[in-house]
Amino acid sequence: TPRTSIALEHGSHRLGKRTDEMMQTWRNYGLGQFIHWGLYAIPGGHWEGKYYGGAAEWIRSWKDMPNEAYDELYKEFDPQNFDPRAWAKQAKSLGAKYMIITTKHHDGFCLWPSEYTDYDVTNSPYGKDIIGPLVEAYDAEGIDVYLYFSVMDWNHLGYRSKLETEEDREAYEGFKEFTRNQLLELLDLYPTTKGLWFDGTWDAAWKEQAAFADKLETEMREKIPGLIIGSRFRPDDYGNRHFDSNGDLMGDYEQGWERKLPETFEDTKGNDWDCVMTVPENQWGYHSDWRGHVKTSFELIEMLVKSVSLNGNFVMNFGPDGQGSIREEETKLAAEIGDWMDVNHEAIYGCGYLDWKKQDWGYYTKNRETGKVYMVVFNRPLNGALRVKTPSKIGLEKVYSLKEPSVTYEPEEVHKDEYFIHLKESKTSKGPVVIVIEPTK
Ligand code: FHN
Repeated sequence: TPRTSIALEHGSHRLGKRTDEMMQTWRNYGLGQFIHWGLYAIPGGHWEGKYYGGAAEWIRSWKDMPNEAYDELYKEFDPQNFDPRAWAKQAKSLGAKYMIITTKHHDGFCLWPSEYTDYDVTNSPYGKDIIGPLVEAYDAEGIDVYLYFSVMDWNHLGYRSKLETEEDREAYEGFKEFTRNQLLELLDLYPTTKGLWFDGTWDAAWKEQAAFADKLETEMREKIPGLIIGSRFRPDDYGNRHFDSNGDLMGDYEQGWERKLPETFEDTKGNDWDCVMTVPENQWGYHSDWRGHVKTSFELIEMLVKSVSLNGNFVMNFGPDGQGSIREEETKLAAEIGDWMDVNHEAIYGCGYLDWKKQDWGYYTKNRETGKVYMVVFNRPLNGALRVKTPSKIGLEKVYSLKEPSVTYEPEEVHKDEYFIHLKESKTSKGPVVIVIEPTK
């Protein structure tokens, strides 16, 4: 159907989804790991004995901490416990298929040796590249690496949040060139990068840069064919982000699900998307004193399964401390989730949305290739009977336990296209159980 549309030079590049192999790989990840690491890990949410209640990586913007003091922290950056191979192994046992690392957060400090600034690892006591060894370690574990990059940069003198004067515009031109140089530099240095994860693109100044960002995105894609870039990078001609002025998705997948999940498939508009999630309510970088609710592995597994059931990837955040150690709480969660993934990963990898009527016991996921259906049971009914309603003409050919495939089920037909599966799985099983359905073709 012809669409009424606003003419855009820098709107969405595509209607519909990317169907190439790289994007298919992205779609099938299911679970990812986010790592927020930078200078903010050193104060860890405290300055001169005072507690900072905001997100630890924002401490520089806190009135109690002078910017000058923050900007000197690089002189203390010497993470002696940083062991990229141990991080990668932990991510592997968690079951993560991809990892996103903060190459540069809003503070502007670069974890790679950048030719374009002195504010980088080489000028810290640590003195060497962080990103290269990380990429190598994760590549070796078969975990795809994505580079987080904040366009907003509190350290660069040309950075402006808005462009009010001629002087602002001139300064910002320099900043744009710097941003371009850094991005192309990252892709040259780390050519196995699978994609970029952008942030800090909400300021008015950046929202005026539709043409520049469009050209740069094309240049980046030319450097690494198949490169994946989400909806947070470029604005359209009218400064709209994520979706252009015609409502079409900008970039390869929607990046709007931060610390929240869609409720229904309709909420996702049928797009590809990821959800990035903190363990406490809102801490990305290391904060030594987590307050408020801290998610359990059970909650995180439910978010993971819900994401996959709605065609999204779920990305769990880690915030290593100033010495490069991953905190105990995160290590424990990673082990618990990893234990569940060991048994049940088949319900996650390569799986997505199934259009059967959702039931209160949990979530369906469906393997995109085999067509197998997984029932991930979070709320076990008191009578142990799981209701399944199938679309007409689809029957349940084979039903069995994922953990023990020899445990099979004879579904009880309640009505036409409606069944009960009477759970045999132990009530004490750790974490949600998974029942596999092979539907009739
Ligand atoms: O301000 C950042 C925040 O520190 C963190 O990096 C998250 C991750 O998605 N992104 C920004 C807020 O949207």
